[in-house]
Amino acid sequence: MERRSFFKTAGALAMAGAVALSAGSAGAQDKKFTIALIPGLTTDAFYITMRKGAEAAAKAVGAELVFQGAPDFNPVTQVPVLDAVIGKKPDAILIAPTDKTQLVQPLKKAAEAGIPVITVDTFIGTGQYQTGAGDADFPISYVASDNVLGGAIAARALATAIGDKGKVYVSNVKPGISTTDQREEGFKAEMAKHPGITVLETQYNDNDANKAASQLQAVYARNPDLSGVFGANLFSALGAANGVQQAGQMGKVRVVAFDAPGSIVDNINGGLVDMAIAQHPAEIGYFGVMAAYAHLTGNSVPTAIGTGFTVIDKNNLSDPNVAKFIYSE
Ligand code: T6T
Repeated sequence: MERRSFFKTAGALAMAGAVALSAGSAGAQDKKFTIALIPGLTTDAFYITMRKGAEAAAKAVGAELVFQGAPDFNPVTQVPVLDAVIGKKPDAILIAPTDKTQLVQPLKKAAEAGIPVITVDTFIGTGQYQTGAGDADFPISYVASDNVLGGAIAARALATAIGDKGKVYVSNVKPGISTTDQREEGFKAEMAKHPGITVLETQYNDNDANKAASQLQAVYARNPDLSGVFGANLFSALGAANGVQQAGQMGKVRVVAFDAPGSIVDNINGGLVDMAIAQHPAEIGYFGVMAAYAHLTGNSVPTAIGTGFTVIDKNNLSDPNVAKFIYSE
């Protein structure tokens, strides 16, 4: 009798436990989470496209997506936006940190307030999270393109376009941004395997296409035998291409672009740009939100999630499976 009642009690407890467990996770799943997405800047077609993917995922899991960012790619303007978002206590923050060092302390405030952080596109620290090493390993996950590989792809394309010889340079944003630093690193490592190519000093444009265009003309004036340029992000590429046109060097100075807004695709059509490496920003936004949702509902999440590229050139840009990766404006 006693034995029986023990089993009864144990069974009842086990049942209660099971109910409590499923009620717990069902409760988390039923909750309408608010997930904030803080882009590098709000007006960039790359982040506009990322937002669309994030919205699609938020809709799929019944979460609310809040998109809030600064008008330029700069820690000085991004940090106050981040502080304001932390003040609203969202359930999770997705952010493209505009500097790998300067955003560490501001993001730590979010983590200390109990808000999980996922970085999208760019990373802080080394980008290796949850390792127990360093002071920037606290984000849950990093969702992004393989930017070192992207730089290497750009270098190979440019080397082919210029017949494996001549002078080239990288038009880049500014040091300290994880993505564009890694693209330059991948580009230079690949170019080191091409002894006929000289890589000139990198030109930093502060994400200003006009500055990138003037720099192209200045580099060309100093190096009339310039063969090519790698624009390491949307504004760098657009500006470098405009500079080539203004210098009257279309077809002589070859351009390989990172990112694929409509304007770059028009330049491919017109022959000013040889190739664009389209990232998949919608995929980054989608998987960023899904990772946040998984974490918030008690599931484990990979510390790094890699997204793809589509290489666009004149031969494939009318293929709908390629054209779908042109960024939204
Ligand atoms: O290239 C993207 C992004 O990956 C990078 O981190 C910053 O620049 C862009 O947003 C393009 O402007």
